Amino acid sequence: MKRTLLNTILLCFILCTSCSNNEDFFENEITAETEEEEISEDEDEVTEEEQNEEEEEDTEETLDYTTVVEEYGQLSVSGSKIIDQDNNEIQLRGMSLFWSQWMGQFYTSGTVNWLQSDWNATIVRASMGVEDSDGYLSNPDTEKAKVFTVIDAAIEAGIYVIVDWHSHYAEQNLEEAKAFFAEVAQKYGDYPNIIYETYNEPLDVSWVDVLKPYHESVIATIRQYDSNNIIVCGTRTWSQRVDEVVGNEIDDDNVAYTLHYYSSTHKEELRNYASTAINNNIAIFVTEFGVTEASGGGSIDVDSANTWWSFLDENKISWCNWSIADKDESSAALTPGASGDGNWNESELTTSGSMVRTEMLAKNPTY
Ligand code: IDC
Repeated sequence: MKRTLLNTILLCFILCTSCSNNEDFFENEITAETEEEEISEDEDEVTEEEQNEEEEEDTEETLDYTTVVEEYGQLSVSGSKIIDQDNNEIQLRGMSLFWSQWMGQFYTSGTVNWLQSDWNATIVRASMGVEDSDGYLSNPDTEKAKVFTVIDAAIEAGIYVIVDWHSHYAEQNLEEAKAFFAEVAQKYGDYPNIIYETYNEPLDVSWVDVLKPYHESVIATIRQYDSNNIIVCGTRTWSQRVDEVVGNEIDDDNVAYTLHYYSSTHKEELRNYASTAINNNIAIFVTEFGVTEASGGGSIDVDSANTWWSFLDENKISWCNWSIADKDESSAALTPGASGDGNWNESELTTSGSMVRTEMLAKNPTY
């Protein structure tokens, strides 16, 4: 009996010891778990840091585009806006070259490269003279070659390029316009750089009866070879009446309409036409404007130029300034004798050239 009691006491002792060992064991386990949690929290922290680093790398990538065309890629029209390949609304700012037959010396890669690198231009416009003396109708190969040089240079420089049928009577030469744009679209339609401008400035002819059918005919030709690059269509009276397009839009997803202004002459009235169009979901492209009078000469109204620029920025309207020329007129950006290969120093820029370059440097992205 005594022995049994002793055994019981012994058994209790063993059990209690093992119990306390178990507690230790559990305690150790708990500690180990906590440590593990702490370790895994540390791991989480590392992961977050890594994530942040990755995000930073992403941001760097975003800023790391070497050209505007690499960043924006294929453009399209969405409502009243132009959007890029990531569906962001964009605004291009650049220079229009002068009539090709009269200022062919600026239809060079030197000019295009300089506009991209020294002016931050994201677009250039090749204004191919059509009817007037020695234009495309009399010298098709010569004028076309100048335009192709500018397109090639724009593709190489990674900027957008407007191919402008610089005419005031285009409806009189529809077949020639179709043949020209067919050739451009066949040759370059696969490049996102290209924007077609089918008719610089119609005179006082009907949108519905003359201009819309003209554009539709040229567009049908372009679309045989290029299904998606933007086409900009001139409107009545020197491309001012974008409001008349409302209710009579062209049936194509990637069409914008041309508004031209010269800020010393045109003010509120033209902005009202633009607002009417915009409020009706019509996309506007200012393929040409001047900070001078409509003659291309005369005074510069700085306040009016700035009012226009604010309006264009508010509505994200892309623009090209008239013009890269060294002619003795106030809208010419260069002083007489400026080189056809760029490298212009600031003393070779006119008041207009200098204002427009400053505006581009302030607002365009730098690549
Ligand atoms: C002007 C030139 C001028 C030239 C004239 C010929 O600046 O030197 O003598 O063409 O017609 C436009 C036209 C554009 C004009 C410009 C200035 O698209 O060709 O250039 N302008 O008058 N529309 C409104 C103004």
